[in-house]
Amino acid sequence: MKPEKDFKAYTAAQQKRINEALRGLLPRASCRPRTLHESMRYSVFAGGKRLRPILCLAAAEACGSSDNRAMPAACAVECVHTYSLIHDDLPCMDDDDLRRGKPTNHKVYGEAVAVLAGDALLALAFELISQSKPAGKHTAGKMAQELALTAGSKHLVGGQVMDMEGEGAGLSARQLRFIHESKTAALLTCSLRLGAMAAGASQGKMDSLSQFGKSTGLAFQIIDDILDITQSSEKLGKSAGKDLATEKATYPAVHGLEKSRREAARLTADAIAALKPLGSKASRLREIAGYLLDREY
Ligand code: GRG
Repeated sequence: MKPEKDFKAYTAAQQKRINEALRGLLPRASCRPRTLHESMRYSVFAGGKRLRPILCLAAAEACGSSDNRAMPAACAVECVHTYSLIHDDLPCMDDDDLRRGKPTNHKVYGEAVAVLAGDALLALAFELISQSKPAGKHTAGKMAQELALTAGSKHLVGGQVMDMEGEGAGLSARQLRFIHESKTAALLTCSLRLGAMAAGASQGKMDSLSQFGKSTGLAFQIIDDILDITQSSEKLGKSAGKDLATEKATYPAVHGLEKSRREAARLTADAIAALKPLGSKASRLREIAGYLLDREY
């Protein structure tokens, strides 16, 4: 099989595995209260790329695990991610109507249910991660701690606050990098670290994956900001052109499109270099980094 075809088949197979696991782990839509569970499932199964769980499983593979040991963690990070998207789209935050190609959660279920669906997904993430049975010296408790730190005030939520406060405020390149690290790179890095912990990885391997996550995460956000300018809402499945309209500080706004593209390519090369100690077992992670740089949505 051609490498590109093989990678597409790999991601499709991983998405299928992850979707099957999520379908079994989320409460059924018929479970009381129905509206809440329907709303949770609506956003989780709205067609996301499953990047974070794919990274989690690929990191476990890179650290020698070939079984399903990292799946609870993979599903947990997708629940945290989906919660953050539901809340980010609310009128009191980014006020968006379109996500993953569909009306946003609050457009379908109303604001109150959307807030609660996000809350319930965050809680579910911790229920799932606590079911992990990591190899080696790692524990489910430590994995839950990593996820809590990432989801909390110093990373995801803190980054969101800095982002909101930065709108129209003319942020410096340093502040912008901090927001990207907190809002985007932190959960990608956490996904990789949780996969590695599930596989019983050594500290050295965890460090390599953290470096990979930080650089890939920044590159991912820069590309996301570029796509917001260069692609249509239809292609992205979310409202394009919003960053300019809301005077959001982004890499292209601060550095221009060309310099931003070069920076994303440089960060991707750094990310791939960080995987050297993991050898050939990390080849899927290298492919994912390349795909994220060249993606069109
Ligand atoms: C805690 C409310 C709250 C927010 C935290 C993560 C976040 C901050 C906000 C979500 C919105 C956003 C623009 C995040 C930046 C990361 C990003 C580009 C997310 C989109 O990820 P994809 O492209 O989405 O992987 P899919 O839909 O494919 O899963």
